[in-house]
Amino acid sequence: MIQRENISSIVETIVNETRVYDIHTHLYPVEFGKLSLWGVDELLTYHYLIAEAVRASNVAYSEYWAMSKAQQADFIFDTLFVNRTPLSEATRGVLTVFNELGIELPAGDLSKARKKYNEYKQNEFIDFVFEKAGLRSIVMTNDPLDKNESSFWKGGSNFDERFKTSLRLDRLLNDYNAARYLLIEEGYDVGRTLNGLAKKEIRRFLNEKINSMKALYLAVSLPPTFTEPGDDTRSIILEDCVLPVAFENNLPVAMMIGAKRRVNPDLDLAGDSVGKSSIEAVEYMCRKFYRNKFMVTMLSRENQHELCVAARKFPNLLIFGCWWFLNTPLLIEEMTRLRLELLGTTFVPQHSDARILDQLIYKWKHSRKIISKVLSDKYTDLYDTGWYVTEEKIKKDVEMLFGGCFENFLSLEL
Ligand code: HDL
Ligand code: ZN
Repeated sequence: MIQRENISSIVETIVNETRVYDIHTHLYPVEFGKLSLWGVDELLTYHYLIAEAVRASNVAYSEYWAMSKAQQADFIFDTLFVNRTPLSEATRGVLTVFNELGIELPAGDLSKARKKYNEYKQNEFIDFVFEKAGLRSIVMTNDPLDKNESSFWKGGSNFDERFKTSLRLDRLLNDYNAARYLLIEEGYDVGRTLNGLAKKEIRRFLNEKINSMKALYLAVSLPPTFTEPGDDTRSIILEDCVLPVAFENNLPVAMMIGAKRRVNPDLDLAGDSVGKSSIEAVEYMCRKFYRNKFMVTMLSRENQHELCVAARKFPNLLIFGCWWFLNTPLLIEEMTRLRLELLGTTFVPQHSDARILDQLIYKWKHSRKIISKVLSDKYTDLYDTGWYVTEEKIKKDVEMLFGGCFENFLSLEL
């Protein structure tokens, strides 16, 4: 039995030692060529930092976008790390990565960092990051209709088995008119009207991509305006094509709800924002399609409590991660407490959403610290009821939170 005063140190050790299954990233292995991003310039020009640097410097958009990648990285470093204190979560993340790489801080410029990175080949760096971040596997975001990526899939699909696949459907569901032409190019007979033949061909596309890419789940990001039931193109494709195919393949559908795209188009990827979404749409989908499995994350803080309550109502709903603008210490702690107190260990507390391989180091180091703090508090509360926690039980709980729950959900048959 663990003494009360030893709970937090034991929990911290177990959380730090348990390897995690990172279920949503934008990362790629070396075999995907230029899509696989790593290194100082990519790390410093992460779109979170672009938004912060443009705000802090008031640089003209055209001036920033005219810079080379290295000039952009130097500009962001000067703006956010030299001229100001790197207090934001995204800037602190860069420092955590540099620190774990043994780069001397505080640095007046990026020369030391660039020198350190030159010591690594990309594959070695991936191994280093997987060890430092304590990762088991990560799931990519794969869009077979993206020209940059589809060429790889045509060449066969042998790559680093630590990288798993998800089938991202934003184009199909959010921009069908454009996606239709891409489907036609791929040989799918999708005519102007979304009739029986077009739906059959869309289901064929989904089945063929699921099988060729070995997708673990289907995913789509949805705007705050997403409502169900609906008779719009997205609802029709979702209900008549995506959900039946997902059920036939026993795959979850991940709905990532609340992303308001390009509220400032001048910032490109950095120009997306957040909006409060309809929990009724989630409840409707889980109730009507009770044999489908839904993974849901919502982008607005205001949706978190009702999403937790919805998860209590629907065993076919798995909620996950502190997504994007929620990935800050304040909100990770608030959401993890809320979820543990309402759902026990039946949820996925975090995903990294990393776009650059280096980020895995900070996104998981920062989250582990908070998850371990919250878990320690909850085990201490438990201790005070006379229910004595053991290391074995803590290990089992953390393994559940760090991938077990997700894997159980993948194999769940409804
Ligand atoms: O749609 C998504 O998957 C989001 O995560 C976006 O990619 C977003 O730009 C992002 O990288 N958030 O962290
Ligand atoms: Zn993402």
